[in-house]
Amino acid sequence: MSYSEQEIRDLRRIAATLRGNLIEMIPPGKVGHLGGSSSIMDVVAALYFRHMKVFADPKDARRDRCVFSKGHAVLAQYAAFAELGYVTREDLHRVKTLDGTLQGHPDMDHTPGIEAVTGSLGQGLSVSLGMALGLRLDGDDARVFCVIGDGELDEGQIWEAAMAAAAYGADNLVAIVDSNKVQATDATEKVLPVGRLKQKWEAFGWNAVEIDGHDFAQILDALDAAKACKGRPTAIIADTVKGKGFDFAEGKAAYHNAAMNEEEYARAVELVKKMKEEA
Ligand SMILES: Cc1ncc(C[n+]2csc(CCOP(=O)(O)OP(=O)(O)O)c2C)c(N)n1
Repeated sequence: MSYSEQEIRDLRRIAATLRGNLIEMIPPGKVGHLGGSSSIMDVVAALYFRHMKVFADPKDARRDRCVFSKGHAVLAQYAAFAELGYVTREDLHRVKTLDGTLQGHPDMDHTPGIEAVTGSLGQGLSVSLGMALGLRLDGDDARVFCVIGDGELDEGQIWEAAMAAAAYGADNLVAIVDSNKVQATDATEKVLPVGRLKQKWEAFGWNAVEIDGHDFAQILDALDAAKACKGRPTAIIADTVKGKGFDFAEGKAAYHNAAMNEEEYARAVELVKKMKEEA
């Protein structure tokens, strides 16, 4: 399917709004996962505001599911939930407080729209596979999208789930690897090189597609290709930039989970304003 300039512009505008919501949650001095939330934000915009079946009621049985296996980046989902009306702006401002609706990692009991408790890296693909197989057993055509970090691929359980998903022919499951090349403390290549990801997923029996994770046309085409692929699951390897959109943070492990200072925050606000104007 090809998408019009207008459709792409609309998504760019939504992504700018979501990045605005992201920084609104983490004002100066408040620690948050800026880097890994902004690297996946364009994919989040394409998923929730174009590709997935999403409803006003986050529990609507017809919905597609999105599981953030890289649960620390859940602020990206919260940014989308605010626009979908699942949470309020007040909720955003109270993120990561004990009595708040929005915890630092995904909590399905307290946050509408969250499908699974994650945060201990490596588990989300197994959970997503379980959901996908359950839906298939029920004859339900809903699909499951699982967002995984490239550093998270160091976890062996991911590969166990990958092997099982291919063996079960779970074509209603899509893994999206946020390949931002940086993990919590250093470059992924330095901590534990993950190798050639497309070939690796293919060797595990998956359909695999590599895209620029900040190019909406490529994101949407890959999601459509995943939907069209029958008999095996699809892995979308999204080449992204950690901290995307916030120049002082881009590509830096220091902003994996950090607090912005006043000056950085002012710059972030200015950058979001520019993104919105240019969208
Ligand atoms: C099992 C487990 N080990 C360690 C951590 C701590 N931790 C949180 S985020 C992170 C780095 C993840 O890197 P990556 O998957 O590349 O995430 P991204 O760069 O996309 O934020 C680590 C080690 C954790 N949450 N779970």
